[in-house]
Amino acid sequence: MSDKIGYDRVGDIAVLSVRNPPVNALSQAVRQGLWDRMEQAEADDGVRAVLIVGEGRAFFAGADIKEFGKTPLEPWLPNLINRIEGSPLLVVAAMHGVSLGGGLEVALGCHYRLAVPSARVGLPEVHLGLIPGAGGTQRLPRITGVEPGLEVMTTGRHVGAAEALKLGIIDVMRDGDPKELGLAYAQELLAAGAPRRAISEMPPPAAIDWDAAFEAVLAKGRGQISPAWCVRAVQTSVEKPFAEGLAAERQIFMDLMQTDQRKGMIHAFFSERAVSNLPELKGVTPRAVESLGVIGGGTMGAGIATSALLAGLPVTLLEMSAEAGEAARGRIEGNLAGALKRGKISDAQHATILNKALHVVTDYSALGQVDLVIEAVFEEMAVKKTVFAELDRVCKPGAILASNTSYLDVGEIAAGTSRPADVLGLHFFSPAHVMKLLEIVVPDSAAPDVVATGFALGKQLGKVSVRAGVCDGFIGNRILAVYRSAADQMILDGASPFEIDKALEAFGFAMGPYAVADLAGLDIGWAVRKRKRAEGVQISARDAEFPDRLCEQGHFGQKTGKGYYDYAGGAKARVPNAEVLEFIAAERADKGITPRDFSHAQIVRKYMAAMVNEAAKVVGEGIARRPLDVDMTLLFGYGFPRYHGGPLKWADIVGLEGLLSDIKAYAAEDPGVWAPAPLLEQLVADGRTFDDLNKEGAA
Ligand code: T1G
Repeated sequence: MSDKIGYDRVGDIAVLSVRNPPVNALSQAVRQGLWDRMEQAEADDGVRAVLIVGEGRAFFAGADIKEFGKTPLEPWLPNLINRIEGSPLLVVAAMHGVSLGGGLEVALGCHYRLAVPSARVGLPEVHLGLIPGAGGTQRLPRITGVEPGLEVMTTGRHVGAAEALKLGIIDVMRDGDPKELGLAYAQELLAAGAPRRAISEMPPPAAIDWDAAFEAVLAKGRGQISPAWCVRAVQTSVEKPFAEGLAAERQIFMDLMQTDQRKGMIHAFFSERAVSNLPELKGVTPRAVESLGVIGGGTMGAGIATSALLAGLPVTLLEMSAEAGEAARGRIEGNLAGALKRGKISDAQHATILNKALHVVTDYSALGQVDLVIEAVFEEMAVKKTVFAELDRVCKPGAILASNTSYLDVGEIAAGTSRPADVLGLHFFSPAHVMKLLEIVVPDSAAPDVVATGFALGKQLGKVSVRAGVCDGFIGNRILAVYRSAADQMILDGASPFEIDKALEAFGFAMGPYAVADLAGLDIGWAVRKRKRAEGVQISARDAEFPDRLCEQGHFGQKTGKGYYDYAGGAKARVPNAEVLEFIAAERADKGITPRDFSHAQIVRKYMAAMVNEAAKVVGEGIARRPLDVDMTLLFGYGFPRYHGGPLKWADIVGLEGLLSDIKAYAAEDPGVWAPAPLLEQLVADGRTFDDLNKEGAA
């Protein structure tokens, strides 16, 4: 008998307690335990009802994701749930924490459901590239109706207990200990002679226009398919008898289990959790951070301050003058107003933050007692060094000094202080209170507990923190520069920026690279190119000049109304800016280039090959510790489509050998930028994958 499910007899109720920490995943042992305990209860004289309750922090977090991709072991979850529902005993679920995926499906197999007010329920399988596969698409719509049920499934969102009560997903919401509440509720039902209520025996819900719904959900998925297949599965719950609908759901589920999207999304699920767990930080205690300083109240500084304030940290923000200080406070107030509007904070929290937690100062000495300071001033080494010299003078011993630089040498900044071990790079992405990515840039001089503190702060701010070594552009911007340059070269060779955007949007990006450049501001890239040229750095022998022509016209993108696109009709009604094509044609003529056609597949292949090749160099050089670090950087900082898992997971799925031979072919045209990454050549030679490195990196 599995020890995953406890069995207590309380009067005429058998209590089945689930014990599979940390989140009561429905592993094979848990499923077998439930099956056996149901048998035990049915054979236990005098038992009239069964209460299923979770121990620890959840009811069930769903199927055990670690079992995916392996041969499914009996008892299969759909059969177990049918067995629970078919029991002659009254079965009650008492839910607390989360009841997700198979966890909610177990509850829907019970005859009655109670939840505590803080409980959350959901069917988030679409976030794993799947659909509910244990009756969720058949039972949920029978109680909620088709549209509310589909909304829960296709968004995969967590539904609060109060809303779940309204939707009919739970029957009662009561506050207290779930086991005690469950027992009282089951006794109430027995006393009232409540009937066993099998959802599968309820009439199917009303139909909708299935094709329209399927197309609408598919379009919204930008290439991700699982949400749309929820529609087809729910359609069977209306058009077929329950058992046939259940079988149809299972078939769709098993088909999706074989897809690359499922592999990509499960890789993303576990990598998102692994990326901040660095073996070298095991057992290293972070320093306490109860107060934060921010230098510079521009867009980035104000965003960083907002992120900290929203996480409950008091912030002292330093600006050079009272006027600049007021402007910074204004930016932060704007950010907070947005958070208030989105319901992220309450009115009370909003008032406390503005009246108590935020201090805007113009004197460095006000930073004397903060635990950690983040500098977000102008991107110039001399300016950074001046600021760090001041911080070195005023900050208390043990305070951590961090820079938000997006490419400068953090080691050089550290060396300019008397406490290089306390200096770190904390590279936020704009808008810093929204973007989840945080690159933690670690110079050789940084002390392990300083690095550990960076990761602890990242967790406190709700960020996905990635360790990056020091090089120009760290992980993300370094790789960005190369795949953007590859895109520019495709344009010189004949593609158009607008076709490239279409191709990458069809690949799953929310916006193509040229639309993104217009959003971020073309002047930023221009400044980087000018700086690199001044430093003699050349990305490629065939660096394009048309981007400079555009900037010389004062076209910086959305902020000037024109860039690669013309925004006269607004951001959503952007149209190609014809001037761009003139600059491109002129440059091709200058360089004697005869343009050729590029299919969308060729565009995506070359763009991705550039990304993968540079990413392999970044991992090979140890700038990124593991390939999954690169994948999470691109997912959370550069809009890479989650269902591909990240560029290196995508590379493993499409095949490294083919990619390497393409890269070698491209290198014939441009040996500089396309020199194959030694790590990629090694992996192909050894018949290994980036995932093999992830597994080794986890050790
Ligand atoms: N299976 C296996 N491990 C899981 C797991 C799961 N379902 N959920 C979490 N973990 C691990 C996680 O990897 C981490 O491990 C630890 O638990 C804590 O998680 C048939 C097929 C529950 C809201 O999609 O959303 O049911 O890193 O760090 O922030 O229809 O985890 O410590 O080694 O995330 O408090 C559907 C997935 C499955 C829910 C908790 N269920 N999990 O968040 O902690 S598909 C899900 C979550 C399904 C059926 C189908 C979150 C959480 P480690 P954590 P957290």
